[in-house]
Amino acid sequence: DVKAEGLLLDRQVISCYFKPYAPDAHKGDFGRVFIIAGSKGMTGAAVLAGLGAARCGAGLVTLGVPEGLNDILEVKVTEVMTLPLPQTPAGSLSIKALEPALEFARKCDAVAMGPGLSRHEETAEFVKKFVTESPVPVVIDADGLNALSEYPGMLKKAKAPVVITPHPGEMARLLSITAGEVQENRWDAVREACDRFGCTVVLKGARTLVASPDHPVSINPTGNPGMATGGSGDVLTGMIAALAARGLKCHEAAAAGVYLHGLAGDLAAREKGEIPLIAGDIIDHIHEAFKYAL
Ligand code: NPW
Ligand code: AMP
Ligand code: MG
Repeated sequence: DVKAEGLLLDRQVISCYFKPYAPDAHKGDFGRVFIIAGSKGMTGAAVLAGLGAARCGAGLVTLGVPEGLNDILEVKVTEVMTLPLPQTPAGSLSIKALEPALEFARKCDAVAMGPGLSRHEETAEFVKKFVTESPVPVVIDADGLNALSEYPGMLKKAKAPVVITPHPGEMARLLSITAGEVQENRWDAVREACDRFGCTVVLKGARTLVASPDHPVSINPTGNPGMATGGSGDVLTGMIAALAARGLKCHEAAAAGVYLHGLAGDLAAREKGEIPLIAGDIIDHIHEAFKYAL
C-alpha cells in the first residue's frame, strides 16, 4: 500500500534522478523554464525564483513579469531573461497577460508560477486560466496557490502535470482548515491534498513532505530553521521548475528540489550561521549541494 509507506530522501535516491552530461550537450537539452512571478513591491520574489532555477542547470530561464518591473530586472539579473507582460494599474499581472504567457509557455519545458504575484483579483483570474491551459508542467507556489484556494479542485482540470508547494499557511487555505491543524498531522494533510487535487504536493516546513499520486510520501531530512526567512520558498519554486524542465518527472523534480534546497540551506548555515541566513545565501550554496549530493 503506497499510502502507508514513507521514503526518506537521501543522496542515493536523489542521484539516481540525474544522468551524466553528454559531451555534445547544448543548452536546448537542459530545458527552458518560464517563471511567472513578481508585482510592484515584490520584484525580489521573481529574482530569487529565477536564480534558483538558473543554479539548477536550466538551459534558459525567462521571468514573465508585470511590464513595470521589466527595466529594473534587466539591470538586476544577468543570466536570466525577462518577458514584460501586461499589468494592472496596481502593478500586478493583468488578465491580458494570458495569451502572451501561454504563447511563450508553448516554447518552454516547465513553468513556475506564483512568487510575489500579489493577491490582486485580476491576477488571480490570470492564474486560474493559465493553470488550466498550460501546455507544460507547472509548479505553483505562494500567490499562485492563494488564487486557487477558493476552488483548488480545479487543479484536476489542468492539462499538464502540476506540482504545488504550499507552506502550512497556504496548505491551510487550500484545505479550508487551520495552519495548526495542518501541522498537527502533516502526513494526512499532504496525502489528502494529493488525493483531492490529483497533483504532486510539497508540504514545506521542518521535514518537508512530498506526495504524488501512486508514490509513497517522501520525507526530506535536509534544511534548518534559519531557512524560515523571506524568499526561501521562492528559491525552491524556481529550483523544482528547472529540474522538471531538465526532464525529471514531477515527483522526482519535487523530491530532488526540496533535498538540494535544504542541503544548500544547511551548507549556508554552516558558513554563516542560522540567524543571519537570507534566501540569497541558499542560492549561493546550491552548487555545493550538487557537489555533495551527486
Ligand atoms: P502566522 O499568522 O504568521 O502564524 P502568506 P508569505 C502562515 C512573497 N514574498 N506554520 C502565517 O501564519 C511570496 O512569494 C516576496 C504555521 C501567515 O498567516 C508571496 O507572494 C518576497 N503557519 C507573498 O510574499 C520575500 C504558517 O501563513 C501566513 C507557517 C506572501 O507570502 C518574501 C503567511 O503566509 C515572500 O516570499 C508555518 N510554518 N508558515 C520578495 N522579496 O519579493 C506560514 N504560516 O500570507 O502566504 O505570506 O508567505 O510571506
Ligand atoms: P516559504 O515560507 O514559502 O518562504 O518557504 C520557506 C522554506 O524554508 C521552505 O522550503 C521550508 O521548508 C523551509 N523551512 C522553513 N522553516 C524550516 C525549518 N524549521 N526547517 C527546515 N526547513 C525550513
Ligand atoms: Mg513562500
